Amino acid sequence: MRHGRRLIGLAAVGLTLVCASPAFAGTAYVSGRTLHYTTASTGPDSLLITIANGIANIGDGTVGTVAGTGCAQESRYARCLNVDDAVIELGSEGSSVNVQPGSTAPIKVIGGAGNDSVLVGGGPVDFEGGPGWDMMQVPVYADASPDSFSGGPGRDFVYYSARTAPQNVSLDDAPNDGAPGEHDNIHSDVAT
Ligand SMILES: [Ca+2]
Ligand SMILES: [Ca+2]
Repeated sequence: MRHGRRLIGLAAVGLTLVCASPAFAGTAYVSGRTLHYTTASTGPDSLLITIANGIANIGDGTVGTVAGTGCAQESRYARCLNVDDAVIELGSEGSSVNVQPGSTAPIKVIGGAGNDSVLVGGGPVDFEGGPGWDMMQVPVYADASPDSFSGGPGRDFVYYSARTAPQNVSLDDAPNDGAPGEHDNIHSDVAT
């Protein structure tokens, strides 16, 4: 009888640990001088990213982010050092990426099956939307770096509507979009 009670007690402890484990959005780590972000298997990600002067701050401020190799945990974000560029993989859920205005490093965003969106704030962003209805939105100002957007399958959209000055948006796979001299490249599989 005593043996049976002990087994029940251990089972209860195990259940508590499973329920308490936090559901992080994904993991950030540095390999070489490239920051990588890989999503967890479930749930959307809502990422803020800044990379400047070799230092990256990345994370989901709601769900939290795991700081992997080369990164340190700062609240719900990861702070990563010796970073020249980044590859962000969003996984199957529709996610959003907000590249902050102070960011300067090249960032490649690989959208998954969901409806993904990227707000371009600074630095050259290369967004591959993949399946789903994906969206890239540019800031009200013309950032000094060329951005690229290919939508992949699904209806995909780019928004320059925040700007009041005339913009060139031609779906000709050439880096001639955005403000004069901005050199964005909105690919032919995107609507405007
Ligand atoms: Ca997508
Ligand atoms: Ca798409």
